[in-house]
Amino acid sequence: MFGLDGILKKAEQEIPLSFKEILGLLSVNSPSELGKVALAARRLRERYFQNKVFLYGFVYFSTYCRNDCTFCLYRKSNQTYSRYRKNFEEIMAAARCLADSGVHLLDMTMGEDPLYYNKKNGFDELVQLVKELKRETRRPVMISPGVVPQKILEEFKEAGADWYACYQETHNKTLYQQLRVKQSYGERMIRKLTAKKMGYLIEEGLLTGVGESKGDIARSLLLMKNMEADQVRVMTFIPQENTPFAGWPANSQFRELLIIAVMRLIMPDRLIPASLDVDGLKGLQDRLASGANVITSLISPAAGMAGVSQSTLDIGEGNRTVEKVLPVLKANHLEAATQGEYQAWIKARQTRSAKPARGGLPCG
Ligand code: SAM
Ligand code: MD0
Ligand code: SF4
Repeated sequence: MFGLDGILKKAEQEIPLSFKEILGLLSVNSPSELGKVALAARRLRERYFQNKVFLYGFVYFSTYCRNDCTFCLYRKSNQTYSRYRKNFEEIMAAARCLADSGVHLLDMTMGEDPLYYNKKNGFDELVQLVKELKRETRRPVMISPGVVPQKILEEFKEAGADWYACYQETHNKTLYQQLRVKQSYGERMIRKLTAKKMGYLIEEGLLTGVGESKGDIARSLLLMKNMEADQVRVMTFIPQENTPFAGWPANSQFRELLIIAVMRLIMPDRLIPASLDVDGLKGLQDRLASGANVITSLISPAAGMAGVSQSTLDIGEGNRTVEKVLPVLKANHLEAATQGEYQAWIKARQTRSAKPARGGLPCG
């Protein structure tokens, strides 16, 4: 095949790969070739992160949303889904529980809840929440609130938020409009890049299995690299009931595993999640074997909170907990990093990000 070994050798020497070479890697379609790509990815992960893995607690505190993304269970038009909005105490209790269980970071996520978006000073309570979370749990905080106004992004930053997660899903603008209907492609990209300039670490993310081409993925990976996204993820699309994509054929995890490995090859120093929100605990081993180094979507079974693409999978059973993922790490000769190691990585990355970004702003 097109010199797979040659390209993998080049990647391991950290020589930048061309668009054509990345496209070639994304054309791998056999388990044995995927195995080769994943082995090279593990070697590069080892070079930058040794056997350390970071653990992210997930707090999905409101499932109300003003948007109508066609792929999402929580889209506003889905009237059949009973939603919730947790109050301050409930959110703090869930976060405390996750911090006590050993997570390194708290990912505070919500739909674009009209209560916060449409009300004057609607975000004040959430800004206060971030301050309280930082003070009490001493954990870095990621916010995933959607495309908040720039002024609110500044307030969250001042309150101590470290990360801003806002996934484009695709950088193919036509496909984007089919997924994130009536949402501006440019505004979403600009908010992310502005957050980076404000000193946030940013997470960019892709959906796979929504009709994107290999070329779309290759372009996205190069864009993620050049925008200096600090964490880069891919999630397999999970069709949701009562949504336009409900009848969409289920996707295998092969492409997600391949994309995770190729991400590691071209961005060896970044954080790459293995989300428990796609195939649950049973999907973790393969994602780690592909070069992921963060386990996300750890959810306290008692908090009464949901996942996103898998709203209930493995939550009640307590399978999305630190206790259940540690043995999987051990079985893969990996271990959870210390809080100090995670804080040190964040600090080094923030210092690096303070230097002027390379290359133009890809938000046209
Ligand atoms: N509401 C905020 C937003 O959209 O930015 C934050 C949270 S959002 C629910 C988190 C992400 O979950 C989406 O950006 C998308 O990548 C992923 N997601 C949502 N529905 C999904 C599905 N059915 N399958 C796979 N991933 C999904
Ligand atoms: C995850 N379920 O990490 C979460 C969610 C949003 N910032 C993260 C998609 O998979
Ligand atoms: Fe709302 Fe986010 Fe779901 Fe889109 S992906 S419908 S913005 S919760």
